[in-house]
Amino acid sequence: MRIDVFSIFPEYLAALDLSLIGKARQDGLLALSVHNLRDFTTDRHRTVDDTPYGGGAGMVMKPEPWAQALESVHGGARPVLIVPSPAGAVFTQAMAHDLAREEHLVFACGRYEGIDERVLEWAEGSFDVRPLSLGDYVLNGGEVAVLAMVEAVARLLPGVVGNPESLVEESHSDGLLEYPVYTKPSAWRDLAVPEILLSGNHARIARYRRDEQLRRTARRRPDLLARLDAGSLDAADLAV
Ligand code: 6GU
Repeated sequence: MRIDVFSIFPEYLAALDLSLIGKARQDGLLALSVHNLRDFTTDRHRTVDDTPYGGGAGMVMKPEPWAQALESVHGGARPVLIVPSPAGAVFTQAMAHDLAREEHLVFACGRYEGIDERVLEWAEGSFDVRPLSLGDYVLNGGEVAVLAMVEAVARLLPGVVGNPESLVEESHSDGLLEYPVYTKPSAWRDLAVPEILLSGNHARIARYRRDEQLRRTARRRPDLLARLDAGSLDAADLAV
């Protein structure tokens, strides 16, 4: 997979050199480039913003540098252009799976009050444009969202996570939150590991974990339970 990120703070994306994502890049599983949007300006001051038409607080990102920037990475096919924004659709694990199947992702990090809307309109001509949000709160710019989205997508690429089994039993893989986990020692500060996990009875352990997923999801994220399709619950689930 190829990923291009545009930002006026490319240093913000330095964390993508580390850990699993850094390793995936070294191993050639991911070709990731971070570009400075100011390199696509033509004036002496490398201006990327201006005052908003119609008035109001803050500044808006100018269209010309964005067009130069996006044209510089456009290859033959129709890349996905992700525009992080609190005004986007909420990014989900299902979207991460869909994006992991793409050939080329481009991320356009806005700052200030956002990017001139015409950039998105113009980009529709040659990109599959997706304004995406991390959730219902406001960040100062798209960079932190790109760190989150790139990590969520890249870890799903074949070979990035050593044991692919670990991608199956995690939160959101089946629409539920993950079950609680424990390790040694079995007794710690008067707190014991649930007896059943020491039993060696794999069928009962699987049932216990499924019940814990359902209980935890009902308590912490009732919205997820409500969205679960009826066919994904068995008779034992309905008894929890
Ligand atoms: Cl993607 N961008 C900004 N600026 N704020 C956010 C966000 C994105 N997601 C949640 N808040």
